[in-house]
Order: sequence, then structure tokens, then C-alpha cells
Amino acid sequence: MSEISLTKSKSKVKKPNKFQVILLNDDYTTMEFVVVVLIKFFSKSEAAANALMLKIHTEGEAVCGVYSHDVAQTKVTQVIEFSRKNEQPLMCIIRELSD
Ligand code: TYC
Repeated sequence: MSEISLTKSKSKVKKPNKFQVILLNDDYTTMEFVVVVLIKFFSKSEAAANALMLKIHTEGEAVCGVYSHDVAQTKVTQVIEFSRKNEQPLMCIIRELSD
């Protein structure tokens, strides 16, 4: 008769890591532009985008979304490219979530 192990075996399947995409405050990017970015790239409603922009403005940074590494990297590239095209110095970074 086969034995059933009661201890949980270690899974060899790795959970995919998650990455926060964070917008940083600065003195030059307009508030209106940050709201546009939050709506366009992070699918925020206008009200949520306004609230998040003000959080970044007062606290220095805020998490705008959590994604796989690929998606997070693409968001950062798109936000920075869109910002430079519109002559805004807005900065966007990735931070790995510890599990
Ligand atoms: N601090 C900017 C200003 O006063 C507004 C701002 C908000 C800039 C959020 C960047 O990620 C940012 N015009």
C-alpha cells in the first residue's frame, strides 16, 4: 500500500516575481501631464489619477501598478518615452516586490 505524505513537498515550480511600477515626484512635470499618464498607461479613472498624482506630489512617489517584469519594464519605457516627447522630466522606476 502506498503511503500518503502529510508534509507539504517543496514545489519546484517558481512563482513569478512581481514588480511595482512607481512614479517619482519632481518640480517641473505638470500635474495635468501626470494625470494623463496615469489614465493612459495605468488605466486609472480621472478621480483615481488625480488622487494618485497628489499622493506622489506630497509623498515623493507612489505605486501605480504591479506587473510581471516584462510588463513593468514596458510601462517604464512607454512612460519615459511619452514624457520626453512631451518635454516633461517625469521619472518612472521598477521595484521588485519581496514575497
Ligand atoms: N510636483 C509637480 C508640480 O508641482 C507635480 C508632479 C506630480 C510631478 C507627480 C511628478 O510624478 C509627479 N508641478
